[in-house]
Amino acid sequence: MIIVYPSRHVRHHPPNEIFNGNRDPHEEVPERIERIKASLEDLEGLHFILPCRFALSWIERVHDHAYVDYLADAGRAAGATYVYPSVFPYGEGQRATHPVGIRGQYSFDMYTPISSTTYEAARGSAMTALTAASYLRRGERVVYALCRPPGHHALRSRMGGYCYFNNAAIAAEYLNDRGRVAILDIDVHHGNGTQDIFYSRPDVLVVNIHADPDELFPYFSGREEEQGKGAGIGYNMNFPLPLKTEDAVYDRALRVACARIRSFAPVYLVVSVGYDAHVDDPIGGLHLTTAYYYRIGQTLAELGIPTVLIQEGGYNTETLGTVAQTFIRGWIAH
Ligand code: Q9C
Ligand code: ZN
Repeated sequence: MIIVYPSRHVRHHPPNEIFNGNRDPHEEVPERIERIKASLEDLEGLHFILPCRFALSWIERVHDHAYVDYLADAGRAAGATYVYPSVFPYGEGQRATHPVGIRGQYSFDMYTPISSTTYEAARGSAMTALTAASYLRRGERVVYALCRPPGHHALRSRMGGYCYFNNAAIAAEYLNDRGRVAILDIDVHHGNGTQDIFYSRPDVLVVNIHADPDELFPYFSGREEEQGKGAGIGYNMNFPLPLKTEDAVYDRALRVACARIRSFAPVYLVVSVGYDAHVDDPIGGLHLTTAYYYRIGQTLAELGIPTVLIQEGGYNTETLGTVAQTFIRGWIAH
């Protein structure tokens, strides 16, 4: 198995997130990826490579050019200090001219600040996903992209939920040139960005298993009734689960999700892998055990579809390494 590791992610380290009026320590820390990488280095047969450079146009297949520019420009203007949005003009077609208004226009929450290192890290994360996807196109069966910052909450032109560029969507667009792609998202939070980007499309199936958005971020999407729009109806599937859901109940959802993916018969599979559904995650809410991540790895590998694994969330730095290693051992052993 090839593991793509973006060395420059470490320069992006937001100090705080503003949650419900409080300034909390930021959960999305560089140590996350360092722990996962260190733990995977103990396994035999894995090859670690650095991301290659791809044209910006691959990112702009998913994100508006103006949004990509904004992330670079706003970071330059911010310098070393992280800036946060403070207003949210949500209306369709509304445009701000004041920098504070513009900052709000391109964000949907206050968890996702920008400094001068953010753009480069976000681009590096997208390049990590593209590099992994390119190995798939050359015949690899499974490649793991250790993306950081994560991506699945990012919309076409809005950052949020610690995400700037939607790495899974960018990989899926790249792979879609060769045929139908399915995306399975097992992060504990609903992948609202990925859902939104492909909502009207029948050629990219999006399946999400997550904690009930009535209880957990992103709050505004991830319900069962959200099944796609226009030609995309029937190609979006959500499995919201009650807080504290354990392995057995989760596994029933996973099996239905896999059956749908099989019937879609994709050429490639993209998995948004979050370890924040683990019982010990500090911000999750589901109760999956470490041992069950072995089963998830096995179950997904059994689909037999060439797969790119895209790192999303997972915030307990003490347990992340073990959980990731267990998941990959399950994958290899299937
Ligand atoms: N202080 C991903 O897992 N809410 N994003 C945090 C806790 C934001 C999670 C509130 C959660 C975003 C990629
Ligand atoms: Zn998450």
